[in-house]
Amino acid sequence: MTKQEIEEKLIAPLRGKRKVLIMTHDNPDPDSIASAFGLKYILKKTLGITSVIAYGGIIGRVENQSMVKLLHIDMLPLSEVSIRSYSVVALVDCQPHTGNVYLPPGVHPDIVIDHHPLRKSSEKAEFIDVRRGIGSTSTIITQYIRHLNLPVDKEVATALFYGIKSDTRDLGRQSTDIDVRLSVFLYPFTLQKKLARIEHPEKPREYYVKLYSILSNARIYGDVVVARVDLIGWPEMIGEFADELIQIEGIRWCLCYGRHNGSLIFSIRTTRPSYMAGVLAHKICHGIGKGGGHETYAAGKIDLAQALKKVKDPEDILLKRFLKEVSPRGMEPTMLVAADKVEIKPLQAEINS
Ligand SMILES: [Mn+2]
Repeated sequence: MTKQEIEEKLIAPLRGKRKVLIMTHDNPDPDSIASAFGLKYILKKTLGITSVIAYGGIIGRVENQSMVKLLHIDMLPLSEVSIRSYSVVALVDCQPHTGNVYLPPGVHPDIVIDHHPLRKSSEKAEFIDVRRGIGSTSTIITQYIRHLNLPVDKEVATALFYGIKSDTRDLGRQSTDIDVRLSVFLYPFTLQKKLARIEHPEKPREYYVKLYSILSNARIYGDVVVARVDLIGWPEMIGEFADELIQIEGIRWCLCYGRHNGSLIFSIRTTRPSYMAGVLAHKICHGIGKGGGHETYAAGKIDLAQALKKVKDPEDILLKRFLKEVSPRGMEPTMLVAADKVEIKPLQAEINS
C-alpha cells in the first residue's frame, strides 16, 4: 500500500469520527496487541482520535501481561465495552466469523487489517488490508507509520518489534523481506531492556506444574507428537506448549489440545510449510468447530455444548481425524518421557566410566 492509498482509504474516511474501537482477537497474542497499539497511535497522530482497544477472552500468557504493563498499553475486556456505541470498529490480526474474535450479531467491522487468508466475511468492511504472504500484522502497521512519516514512539516501536519477532519466531517462521526490513527500521527505537523483561519474565509456579503435566502426557506416533493439557491455566498455553513440543528432534507434526471454559481448544504446528497446518486445522474440526491459521502454525476451537449435540465425543473425533491425516494408520504411541527410562548413575560410577 502506498502513502496515498493509506491516506485516502484508511485515514480520510475516519475524519470527524469520534468513537473508534480497535479489537484484537480473543486471548490476544503480541502481534495482535502491538497492531492495535500501533493503529491507535496512528489515529491519534494523524486525526487526534483517541480510540479504545478491546479484547475478548483473557491475556493469560505472562509475556503478554508484561508487554501490556511495561509498554503502558490500555486495553479493555470486551465485556466492559458497549460495542454498539462505536461508529467505527477495526479488527487487527483477525477477521470476522473465524472463531477467534467475538462480534455481537449485526456488528460488522469497518476496518480489517490482517495476515491470515482472506475470508468472505471480511469483504463487507470498507477498508481491508489482508496480506496473507506477510509475517505479521505488526509489519503492516509499521509500514503505515513509515509511509505516513509519523514520528516513532519508543513504546509503540517496542511493541511492534516484539509483535513481528514473536509472530515470525525471530524472523524464522514465514517471514518475508518486508518483515526483516521493517524490524530493522524499528530496531533503533526499541527499548531493549524493557523488551528483555517482556521476553523473559518471572513465571508463576503453576506454569511449571502445567509444563510437567504436558511433558508427562505427550505421546509420540512416529514423527508426530500429541499432548493433551488437562487443566488449562490460560488459553494461549496450548499454543505455547505446541511451540515447545514441535522442537523435539525428528518431529514433523504436533497437536496440543485441552478444555477451557466449555470449549475444546487446540493448536497445530508443523516443521514444513508445504504441509499447510491452517488447512488441516480447518479440516479436522469440520462440522464441530472452527479452525484455521498459517502454513506452519494453526489453531481451532470447538464449542463442546454445540458439538455434543452432533457427536458423542468431540475430543476423540479431533484426535482421530488429526492422526488419520498425519500419521501412518494404526501406529502405537510411545510416551515422550517414559518414567522408567530415567536413570541416575551413582557419582562414583560416573567418575569411573
Ligand atoms: Mn499475527
